[in-house]
Amino acid sequence: MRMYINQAGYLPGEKKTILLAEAAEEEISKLQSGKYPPETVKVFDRDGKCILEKEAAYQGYDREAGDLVWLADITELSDPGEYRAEYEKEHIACRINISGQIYAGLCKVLSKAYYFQRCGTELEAQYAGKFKRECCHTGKAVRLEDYKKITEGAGTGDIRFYDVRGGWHDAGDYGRYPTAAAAALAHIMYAYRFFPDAFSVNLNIPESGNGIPDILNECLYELKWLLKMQLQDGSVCHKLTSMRHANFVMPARDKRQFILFPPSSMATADFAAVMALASRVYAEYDVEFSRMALNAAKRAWSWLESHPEFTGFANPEECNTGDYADTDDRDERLWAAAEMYRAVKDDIYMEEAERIYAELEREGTDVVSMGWGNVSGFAGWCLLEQSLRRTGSDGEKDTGRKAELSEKYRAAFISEADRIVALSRESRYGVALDAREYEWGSNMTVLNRAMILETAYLLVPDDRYIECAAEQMNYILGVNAVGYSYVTGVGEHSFRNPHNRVTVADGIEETIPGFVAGGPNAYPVDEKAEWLIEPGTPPMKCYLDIWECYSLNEITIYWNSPAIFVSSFLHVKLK
Ligand code: 9MR
Ligand code: ZN
Repeated sequence: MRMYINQAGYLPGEKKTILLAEAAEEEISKLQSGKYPPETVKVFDRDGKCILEKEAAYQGYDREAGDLVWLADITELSDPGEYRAEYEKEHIACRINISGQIYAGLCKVLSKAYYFQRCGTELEAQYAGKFKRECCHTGKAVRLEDYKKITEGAGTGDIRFYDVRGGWHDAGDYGRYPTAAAAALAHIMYAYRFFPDAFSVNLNIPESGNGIPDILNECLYELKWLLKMQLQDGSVCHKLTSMRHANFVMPARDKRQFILFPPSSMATADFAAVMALASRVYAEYDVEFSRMALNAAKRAWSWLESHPEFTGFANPEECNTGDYADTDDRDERLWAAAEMYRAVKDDIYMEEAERIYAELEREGTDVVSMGWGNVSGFAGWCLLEQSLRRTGSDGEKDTGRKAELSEKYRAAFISEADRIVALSRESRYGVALDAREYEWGSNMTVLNRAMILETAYLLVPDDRYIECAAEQMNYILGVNAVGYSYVTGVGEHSFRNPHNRVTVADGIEETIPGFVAGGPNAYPVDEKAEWLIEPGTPPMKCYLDIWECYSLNEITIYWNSPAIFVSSFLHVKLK
C-alpha cells in the first residue's frame, strides 16, 4: 500500500483527504460484493498522541494510475500544526501540515524561482544565497542570415550585432522564446490583477523595496528583455537561442553565439498582447515603461495588419533548440486584438476580435486555452477583467460590443469548467486528465485546467469549481500515483533532479526551490525515459526524477506561472 497527501499541506478549513493506493493490473473483485473492505488510517499529533482514526473507503480502480484507491476524509483536522498520518498495517506514514499560509508560501517560492532564471546578470549571494552565480550571456546576437555568413567565413564587417541581454532562461536550456515568455507573463500579470493580496511579499530580489510589488519587478525584468526582440519593422523574432543547446555547464560558461531567428506572426501577436497588457499593469508604477510598452504593442499591431497571412516558424535543419511550433496564429491575433482594445479603446480592435472569435467558434476550436500554443483564453481574461477582479473596477464599464463577446467568453469558461469537473470525477485521484493527455508537460495541462476552474468560480461561485481546482493542486503536490511533489523544495518527497542545466552543473547538493516539473509523459522522447519506462506502464506512472529525462522532468517558465495563478487564487479565495 502507498499513502498520499498534499505534501505542502492544507488550509485549516479546506477539504482534506488521505489517499491509499495499491497497484493492480485490473480490478479483481475478490469479495462477493465486488468491493474491497475499508482500510484504517490514524492521525497523530506532535506528541505522538492519536487524535483521529478514520476509515478509508474503497473508491475503485484507477486505470490511468493502475491502482486500487481508498480515501479517508480528515477534513475535521483543522487546527494549524504538524501531524503524522499512519497506515499501521504496513507501517507507512507521512507528514501533514496545516496552516493558513500554505498557498501564500507556495506562491512565494514559485515566484522567487524566476529570479533564478534571470539571464545577463550576476545572481548575488544576498539574493541567491548558496545559488549565487556569475553573470551569463552578455554577448551580442546576430540575425540568422548573418550567422550563416559568419559560419561561412565571410567576416563580420557589415554585420549588425544586437543587444539582447536580460530576460529569463526559458527552461532547463538557456534559450529565450517570446511566445513562451508571453504566456508566462500573462499568467503572472493576470494573477496579480485578480489576486493582488497574494503578492504583497518581499521576494528579496535586487529591486525589492522600490515601491513596485516584487512580482511585477520580476516580470519587468522579462518584459524589458522582450522589448529587445522587436525588429525595426515592428515584427518580433520567434526565438533567441544558439544553434545547438549548450552543454550541461553553468550559464556563464556557455559562450555559444546567440541568434535572432526570423519573426513569426505568433511571436508578434503575443508580443502586441502582452505589451498592451503591461502598459495597463504598469501605468500606476512606471509611466515611462507603460508608454514604451504601448508604443511597442502598436508597432507590432501595425505589422500584423500589414501581414494578415500566417507567418510560421520552422527550425533550420541544423538547429536543435525549441521551436514552439504552432500552425495557427488566429488565437494570438485574437488575444492581441482584445488587449489592444482594452489599452487603446478603439472599436476596430474589437471588430477584429469578434471576427476571429466567430471563426474559431464556428470551427469548434478551443477558445479558453491559456498555454503557449493556444492563447485564446487570455482574450477572455482581458474582456472579463472587471468581473474577475476581486475588488472594484478600473472605472470602465462593460458596454456594447465588448459585452457581447464577454458574454460568450463567460459561457465558454463555465462550460469548459463543467467538463473539467466531470473529467476529474472519472479519476480516483481527482485529476482532470484523460488517458491521452499524459504527454510532455502534462502538469501544465492540469494547472491550466485549474486556472479555468478558478476563472469559472470567479464568474459563478460554485463550490464544485474551487474544490476541483484545489484537487488539481493536490495532485501536483503529491496526490498522484508516483507520490512526488512536483515542486522542488516543497514537501517531504519533492522531485530533486530537474532537467535544468544550472541544477546539474552547480555542484550544489540542494535543488533550487520552487520549480514545477513537466510531469508524467506516456510518450517520452528522451532516450533515458525510453529505456527505463516499460511499455504498458500506466500513464500517471510514466515519470522519473532523473535529470536526463527532459521530456518528463524539465522545468519551464510557463509551468511555474499557472501554478502561481492557481496558488494565489487558493490563498485568497479558499481561506
Ligand atoms: O513545453 C514544450 C512541449 O509542450 C513540447 O512538446 C516540446 C517539443 O516541442 O517542447 C517543449 O518546450 C521546450 C522548448 O522547446 C525548449 N525549452 C524547453 C521546453 C520544455 O521542455
Ligand atoms: Zn543566461
